Amino acid sequence: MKLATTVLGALSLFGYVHAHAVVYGIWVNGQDQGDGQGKYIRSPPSNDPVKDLSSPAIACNVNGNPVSEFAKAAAGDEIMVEWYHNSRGDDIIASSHKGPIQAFIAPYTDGNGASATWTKIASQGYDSSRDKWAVDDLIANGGKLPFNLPSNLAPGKYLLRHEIIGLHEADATYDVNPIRGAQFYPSCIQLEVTGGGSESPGQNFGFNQGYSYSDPGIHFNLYQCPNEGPEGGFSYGCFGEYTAPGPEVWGA
Ligand SMILES: [Cu+2]
Repeated sequence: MKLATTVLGALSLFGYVHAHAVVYGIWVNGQDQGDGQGKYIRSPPSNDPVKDLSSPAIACNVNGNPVSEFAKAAAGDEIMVEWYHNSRGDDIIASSHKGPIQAFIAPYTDGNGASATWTKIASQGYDSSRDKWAVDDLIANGGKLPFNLPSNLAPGKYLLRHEIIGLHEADATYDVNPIRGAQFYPSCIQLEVTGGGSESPGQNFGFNQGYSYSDPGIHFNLYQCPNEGPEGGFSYGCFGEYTAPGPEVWGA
């Protein structure tokens, strides 16, 4: 009995060590806004990825219900969403989970965020001049990468959706092979925006409709350059053409 318990404990520990990621909170103009989990973040119960593009969880993860608080920022402010792996300040996410990091915004809703109300405000993919994916930079920067809210964003309540996409199994697609496929880590933050902006984001993008398994930003081979032969193998420096999924970044 004792042995069985120990083995089960070891197995569940092993499972938990799987190298996913989750959001702790946000920083505004370099200021830590504190632990937002379950407060101003619609935090999922685990750091597991979402892979099913037909699930509403692709928008705000598996627990996209409203929470009671709002983080506050002004139009144009610098935002950093702080990610971690199992505990704050750890190794953030496995270095194998290379891929883009994007930010979207939508008018606040009590719903789960699955409607087509989103606008892309930031996107970082692959930088061929440095051989670095956004995830590489996220790890190097302790889980935080800066982007700015649009400077003319109208004040009001919003959902801010930050997303890591792990491409390490994206040479397969989830609809064909559900144990593999691109790994999406979406996290929705309730944000109250102040300032004198006047533009309302209007791309009306929806993830269930707009993300597809045939998108070359989602079905992507991280291990073989497009112009190399079938034996191409693992090699960086050839992903300059990578385009993250979704619309262009909105400028306001
Ligand atoms: Cu993972």
